[in-house]
Amino acid sequence: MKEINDLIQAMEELLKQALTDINQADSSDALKQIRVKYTGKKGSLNQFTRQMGQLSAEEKPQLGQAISHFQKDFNLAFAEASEAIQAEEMAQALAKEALDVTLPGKRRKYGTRHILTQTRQEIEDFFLGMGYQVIEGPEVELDAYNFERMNLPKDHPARDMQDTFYIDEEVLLRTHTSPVQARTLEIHDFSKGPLKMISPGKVFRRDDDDATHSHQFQQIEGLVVDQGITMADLSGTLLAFSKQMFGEETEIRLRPSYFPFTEPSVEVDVTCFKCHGQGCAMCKKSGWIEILGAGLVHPNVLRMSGIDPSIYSGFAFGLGIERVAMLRNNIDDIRHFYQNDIRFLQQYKGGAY
Ligand code: FA5
Repeated sequence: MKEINDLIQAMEELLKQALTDINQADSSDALKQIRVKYTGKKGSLNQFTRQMGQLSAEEKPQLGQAISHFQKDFNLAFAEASEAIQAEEMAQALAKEALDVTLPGKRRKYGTRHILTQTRQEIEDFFLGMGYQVIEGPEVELDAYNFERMNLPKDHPARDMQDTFYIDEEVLLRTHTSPVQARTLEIHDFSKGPLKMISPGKVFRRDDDDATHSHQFQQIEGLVVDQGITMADLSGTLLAFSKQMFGEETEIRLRPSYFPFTEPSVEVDVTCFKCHGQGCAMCKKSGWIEILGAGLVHPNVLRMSGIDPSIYSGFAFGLGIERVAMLRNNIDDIRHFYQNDIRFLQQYKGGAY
């Protein structure tokens, strides 16, 4: 009889210990481990159950009762603790995920369009508004279009002014956007109306890089061909363009110049928008700033594209986008455009996406 009493005594001790452990558990995981420790297959309770076979017929029910008493108290305490711990864990998780709407939001960093892109798009917008098409041409170009069809046959001395990077004898990186003139002229159907186009894009020259020159830069070509186009059309167009880009009070002046693909040819100056023509450091005291080259399309250029110069005439112009962007934004070195220094680029936020 002593043995069964000892067993029951030991079980009571075990229950006390189990209830203490349950009360001290601080997480669902800890509780799970307690259940394994006491009621699992290899748990403490099983050590008692296994002794059942060795007990007498009177002793067996006594141990059975003690075991079910243990299980009842254990399960009750376990369920209570489990509920409390789960509630606590849920509260903690919710607190962690809670959204504090009074906190300041995280600022998103937005990029901006590059200042050259902004400038190009502004120029495009102006000409689109005047009914021009925007047409792009290839950067890797044939010598035939870049030079010959622009009235610069092989060995023409003016080719020296635009030396470039050659892929082979006949293929090169274009030195200007002018070859798009020839490419467009040869496919335009004049029975459907005049040709009015601009062509923006990258061009390449074997120039040494300095504050105002780069071996790669961007131009915009302009070309209008119809019957009866004159210098007056060119002049009026460029005046409207200059007022748009540099201010309503801007005037322009045409100076005689030379390009093989235009005749007559001119350099176009605008009144200095800093001193309004008075003379300052920006315009080197002249009151004028050169912005582009232009002229009436040379009859040879029209002829080589299959257009009769006795019926059609046109004007063309070409400007450097970097130059316009530098003038308008007071940028003193062309190399700033290409160095991707965020401190420089962020000063021109006008073009946020
Ligand atoms: C031309 O390229 C002619 N195709 C322009 C033209 C078109 C004239 C149609 C008449 C009719 P020019 O070599 O001057 O011309 O270049 C035009 C502009 O490109 C210059 O005014 C300048 O702003 C820019 N430019 C020329 N070389 C460089 C360079 N190395 N770096 C940056 N910009 C340049």
